Amino acid sequence: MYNKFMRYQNKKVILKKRPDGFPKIDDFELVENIIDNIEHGEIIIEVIWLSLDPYMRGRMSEAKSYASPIKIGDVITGGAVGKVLQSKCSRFNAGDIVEGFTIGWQKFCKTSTHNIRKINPDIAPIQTSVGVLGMPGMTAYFGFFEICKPIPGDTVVVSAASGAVGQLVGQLAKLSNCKVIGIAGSEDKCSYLEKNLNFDLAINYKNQNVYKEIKSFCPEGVNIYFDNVGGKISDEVISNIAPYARIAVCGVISQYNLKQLELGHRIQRAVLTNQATVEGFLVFRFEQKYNIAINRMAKWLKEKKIIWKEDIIEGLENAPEAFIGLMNGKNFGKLLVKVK
Ligand code: NAP
Ligand code: FER
Repeated sequence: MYNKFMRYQNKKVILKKRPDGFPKIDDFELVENIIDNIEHGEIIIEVIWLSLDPYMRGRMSEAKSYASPIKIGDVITGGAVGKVLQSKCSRFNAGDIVEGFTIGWQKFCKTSTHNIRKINPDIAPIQTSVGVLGMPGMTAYFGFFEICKPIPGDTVVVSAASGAVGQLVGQLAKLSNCKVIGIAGSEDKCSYLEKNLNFDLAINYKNQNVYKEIKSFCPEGVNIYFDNVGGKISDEVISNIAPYARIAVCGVISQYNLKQLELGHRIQRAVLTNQATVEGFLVFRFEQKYNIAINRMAKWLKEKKIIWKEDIIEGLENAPEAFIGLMNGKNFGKLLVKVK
């Protein structure tokens, strides 16, 4: 089957220049190249799905984070799902479905197999391996259960509540017999949260006063805040915390595209007087336990105790526009690009 001289005409999206503030279309470029000469330990993947995630904005900047920045001219790296076309690694065979964090925005990917895992396509649609059964699902699961430490009856607030992580946090909170308030950026999103996901309250932060809505809904205060956004929304939630509140800082998307640091509210007094805990976390901390969470989440999916909303954009060439949309709240649910 394996033919050493097989060549693939690849299309890939590269970083043309570093975004200045919000990313723009001409920060990206679609280019072609040839992929061939597979080496020992490598595989060639035909990419089927791209996962577009907010952390990728950080990788487009120069600043060092948990992963090194994308270089100018390099393919935009990020999570993706695909099919193995050729393998020179004993752990993989042609035809296997795989997922990896560094596959990137391209049609074909030649890669070493360190960061590649095999997916069982019989459990759920394969794109869930970058969604509910992948990084965002793990973030919701471990962030909620291990950082927020829910107690039945707690009032939970989650921001970016209709997104990949937020929609799951809210459902896990309902499964844990908590009261759930979701914060999101449109009427459609809010109505979905209340009608389809049974949230107790949804607040549209674009036209409602977050502080007042929370205060009147739960005057006794918020026990858990799962923070996906930071900024002003979070100031208003944290001004409403209850004694011993737990605040999980998962993401600060409201800050990712700022050119200058934003001055904010001082939260220390609320944290002090309520003896609250504020804890930031990166999902990779829990990597050793992903399998436990994937099995649990897969069971809940099968039993329809958790449902799952995807926002699918067709075509590799539309990935830049889709990513810009993610930074502006255009996506409704987990954002995916269908490449093949
Ligand atoms: P997502 O929620 O599916 O998409 C991002 C959403 O953020 C947008 O749809 C938009 O929804 C909202 N948003 C954008 N700009 C905003 C602003 N200025 N203020 C308030 N909301 C804004 O994305 P996701 O993948 O689930 O990620 C959510 C958060 O979790 C991000 O901050 C991400 O970085 C973080 N995260 C962290 C980890 C970790 O390991 N710590 C792992 C995964 C994700 P609206 O219409 O509601 O504004
Ligand atoms: C994310 C936001 C930030 C994320 C990771 C980070 C995996 C890490 C940032 C850093 O190390 O600087 O959504 O998801």
